[in-house]
Amino acid sequence: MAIAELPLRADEPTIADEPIRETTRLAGGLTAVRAWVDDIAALAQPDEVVWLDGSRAEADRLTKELVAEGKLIRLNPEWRPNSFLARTDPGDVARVEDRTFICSLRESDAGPTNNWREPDAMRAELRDVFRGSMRGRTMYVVPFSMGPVGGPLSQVGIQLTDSAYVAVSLGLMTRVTSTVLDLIDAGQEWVPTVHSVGHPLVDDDGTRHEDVVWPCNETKYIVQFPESREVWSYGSGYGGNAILAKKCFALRIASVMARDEGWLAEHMLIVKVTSPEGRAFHFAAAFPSACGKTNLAMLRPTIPGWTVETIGDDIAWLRQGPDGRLRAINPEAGFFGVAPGTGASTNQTAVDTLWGNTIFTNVALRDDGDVWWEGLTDEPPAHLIDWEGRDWTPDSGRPAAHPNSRFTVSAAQCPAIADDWDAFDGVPIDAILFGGRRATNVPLVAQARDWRHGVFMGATISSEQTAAAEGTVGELRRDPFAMLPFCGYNMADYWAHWLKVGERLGADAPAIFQVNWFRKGDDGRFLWPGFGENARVIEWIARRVEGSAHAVSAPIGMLPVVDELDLDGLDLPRADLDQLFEVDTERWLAECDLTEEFFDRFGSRVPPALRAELASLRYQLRASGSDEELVLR
Ligand code: GTP
Ligand code: SPV
Ligand code: MN
Repeated sequence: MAIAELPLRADEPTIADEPIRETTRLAGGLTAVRAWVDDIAALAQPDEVVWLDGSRAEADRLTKELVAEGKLIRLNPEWRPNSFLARTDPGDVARVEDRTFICSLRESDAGPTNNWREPDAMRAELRDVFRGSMRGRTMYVVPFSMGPVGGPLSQVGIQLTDSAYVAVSLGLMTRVTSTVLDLIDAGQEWVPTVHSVGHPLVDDDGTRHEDVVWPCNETKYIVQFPESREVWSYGSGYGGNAILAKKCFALRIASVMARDEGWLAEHMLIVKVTSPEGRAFHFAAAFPSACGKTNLAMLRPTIPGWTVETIGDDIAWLRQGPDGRLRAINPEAGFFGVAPGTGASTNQTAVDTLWGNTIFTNVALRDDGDVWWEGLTDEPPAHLIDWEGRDWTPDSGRPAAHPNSRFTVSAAQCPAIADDWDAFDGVPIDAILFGGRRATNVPLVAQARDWRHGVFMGATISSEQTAAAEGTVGELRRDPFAMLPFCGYNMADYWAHWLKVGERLGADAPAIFQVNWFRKGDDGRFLWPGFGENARVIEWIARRVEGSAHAVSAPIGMLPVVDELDLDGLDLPRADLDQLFEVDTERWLAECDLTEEFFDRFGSRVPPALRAELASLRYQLRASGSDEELVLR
């Protein structure tokens, strides 16, 4: 094992009760796998059980079946070879946070930001809804690896699903291979995940029904059992609700594994940045859903000499390596990216990635059999079939693609993929970025004074809600570490865990920054051009890591010496630049009051270090109001 196991030190003070650790995480080789598959098959009663091996021939067979059933539309192969369009039920277009449950043994271990249910009661409820739920369908058994197969930071799991669309998507998003079964047979622990769309084709009395294009159920359950490391999902075929390797396993379950084993499972992109002098840096960045991770992961710098290469666009697993540094892998093998807003001027690399072998979900269909979405081109086509299958013209007064429409494509197809994207031991992380969608307050970029301050920045991220989950788009909400919907345990314990990891990393800890591409002027327009121009901020961050750029100490963190930011060739009025970095004392003090209210929801579990950071921020804001002290560092 190349990467050290890092048990927490016994003498470290714990804020929470000691975590409960069950020993039910499955071992027992293929015998245990078969027993589990038989148990679920007996419960859900599919017509047949099919084991998948992730081969291309198998994906080809499944997509052909889906096309024959009308569940996928094959796109014109001249424009988009081996690519497909899926249209979901209009009620199944995003993650369902109010139906997502963390069933820890103790309610306090789920914390105030998760929906908790008592595990035995939830198990009984799930067995009721799963009884007969796959009747008339095929149940696929899909063994997958998160991270390189057999890698020291990797984990394996198996998903059972009655949706071929989900099985094929899993094949693009993870490494599906029967080698995983060999690893399990050799004793590797694995995570069992069970999924049903909840739409049986045969009634209790034996009556058989025609299938529908997008089977799902109005009642949905997305359920994690953190101690036994299990996932059960019912009623949805969509993205993070149904591809259980992704949010359910790689974030909610993995965050609990990470807590217990001393590593981090995060909602972060990973990029490799190379300077004009040829020095390579690796950055990981946490932004909430639909806030620009894919864009930053595939950034095309507008400034000369810099390159950015992609390693991951959504999830990072990070662990201290034998050299003491924090190393990261992208546990996924594909991108499930937001389509709208992806175009030549915003993300040409993504557009190039999608040339073929892609499943599109809820985008619009062109008359020539290709796809379109808002932002792909400046001019919309004169006629389209919209995501709901209706005729659409530019005068229709509604978007042609759903705002949360997505593409599913394998990462290896990305022209900007880094050589080391699937490195066994991961890549060393030089900097961690936190961001969100903030029209006000948060500056374009600020550096944390140290790890503890960085954890405070992460813990206090707020962001305007996007279409990635059901809810009110635009509403400002707390999304600490961009993990609000994805942390499998008490968020305050998670903050304490981050502090512990930082202590262990010591001087080797990556630098931490906060960024905000979304600040708006009083007239409502974005102040910062964003996208490729974000390279100017990335450059400053790299120069800080390298020690060659300066910063000015402000109450909220270290701000760039504005004259050192490379703004060459950018048409940015000085007033906009000033506003991008403006720290309004009154507004920040008001924000501190909201942070205190937020912390109070977690009571005594909030690490004292974060309370101290809040107190220090307030002190510095009040002091800065009177006589300003600028310190160059
Ligand atoms: P998930 O896959 O949901 O976790 O999201 P993500 O963070 O990967 O989101 P993505 O990169 O796909 O961003 C989605 C939206 O953010 C799109 O509408 C983009 O156009 C917009 N966006 C990304 N970068 C920028 C930027 O620099 N400026 C502005 N104004 N918008 C941006
Ligand atoms: C997100 O919502 O953060 C996503 C999309 O990455 S989904 O997989 O649907 O959760
Ligand atoms: Mn995401």
